[in-house]
Amino acid sequence: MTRTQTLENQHDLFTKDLAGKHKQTEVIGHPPSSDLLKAYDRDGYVILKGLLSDAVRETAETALRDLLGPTGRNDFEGFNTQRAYALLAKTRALDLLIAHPQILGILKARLHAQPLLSASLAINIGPGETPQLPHADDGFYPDMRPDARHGLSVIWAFDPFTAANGATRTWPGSHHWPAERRPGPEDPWTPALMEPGDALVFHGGLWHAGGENTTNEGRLALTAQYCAPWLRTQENMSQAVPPDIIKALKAPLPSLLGYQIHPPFMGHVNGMHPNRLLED
Ligand SMILES: O=C(O)CCC(=O)C(=O)O
Repeated sequence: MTRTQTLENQHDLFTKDLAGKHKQTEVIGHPPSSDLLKAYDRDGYVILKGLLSDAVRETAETALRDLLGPTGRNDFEGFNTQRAYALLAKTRALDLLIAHPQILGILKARLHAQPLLSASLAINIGPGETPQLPHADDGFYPDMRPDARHGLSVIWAFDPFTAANGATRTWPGSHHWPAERRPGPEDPWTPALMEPGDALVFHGGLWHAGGENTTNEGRLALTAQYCAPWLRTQENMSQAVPPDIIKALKAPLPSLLGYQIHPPFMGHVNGMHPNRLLED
């Protein structure tokens, strides 16, 4: 920057100054259809069918089963439910799902910003699990209602999701509810019935819960939760996934993991774009 250059607004500060070398990474996916977006806006969720090839799904499933941890420490994690966190530090078998072009397209259309990956975890709801507490994934953030665009979550099915084995319960349209409203007995839930390879994509304000499992088999899922880049992520991704692993990831995964700048300078490291940390 020369001394004579003037910065007219905060955005200029990014485009003319801080981002000299590393421009903002565009997260681009397949643009969703207007029918899909209409359903997402109305119900707060959509189910995308059969997004994965058999090979990708099987490799992802094997990796998830290998990584599953012990059962949960509280009612929310589920005393009969196994979880595994920090997945991108542990396997490359899920990269394609976390950055799936169809999901990126919906993120772009509905978050209107370069998203961050807030959390990615395996959830295997085991036999005997009780229904999870209904919640909205944006519930951590103030001013989340109604219709704030803080987050978007995805639940990928690796077993058939049935009403008996713990299919995610959704309260359609609940992302439009006012802040004080909670699901009550008068609010029926809908189970997200899915086949392996299907994905439930939902608004961060949608009330939902893991279901009860009355069968003798587990119900395996991968969930990936995304948030706007001005929010704190649930998993502290820059600690969870070390730079040596990030260096080997394909775009847009580093950006999803926090190697991005939200203009003008949110996310900088020592005054510079975090991508500089990945340079040799
Ligand atoms: O496993 C599910 O179906 C939902 C789990 C969930 O919403 C969560 O743990 O935040």
